[in-house]
Amino acid sequence: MEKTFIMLKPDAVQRNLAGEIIGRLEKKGLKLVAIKMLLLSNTLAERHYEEHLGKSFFQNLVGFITSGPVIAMVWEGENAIQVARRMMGNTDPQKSEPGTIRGDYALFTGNNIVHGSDSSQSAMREIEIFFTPSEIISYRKDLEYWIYGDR
Ligand code: IDP
Ligand code: MG
Repeated sequence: MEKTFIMLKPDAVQRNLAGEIIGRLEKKGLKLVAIKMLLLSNTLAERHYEEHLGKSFFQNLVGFITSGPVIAMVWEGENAIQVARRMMGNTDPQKSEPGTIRGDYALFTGNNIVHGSDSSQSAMREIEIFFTPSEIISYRKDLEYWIYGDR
């Protein structure tokens, strides 16, 4: 089953949007399999965002993501990476569709409240940065027996 790394950025926590965002993912039918609140060190933030090293916004990005607590999560489900990305909306919240998380709750690219993995490769890389295997919980929900049977 596909797993994706989702992180609520400091603005989501500051603006009391954590429950709202978690609720949307939960109600969609994605399954929460790991969660923790943490303050990112510069080293961890730079590792997480290493693909953006050298870009004009990199320092701001690292400064912002380390400015307060974040909520790191792993969500599981069929096609979870793409489903979560579509629910988040465009990186620039002024372009995200209404009905998406960023489209409904954010206005600035630098403060777009949520991170989500963009590919299976980045999902694996990001999950490994934030969670040990034993922190990721494997469990079944009743509906899954109807969808997938007994396997
Ligand atoms: P994503 O979060 O939608 O995957 P990325 O291109 O991976 O977008 O960029 C990572 C984060 O860096 C974005 O969520 C956003 O907060 C920030 N960012 C991206 N592009 C810009 C920019 O042009 N100006 C300021 N911040 C940016
Ligand atoms: Mg990205």
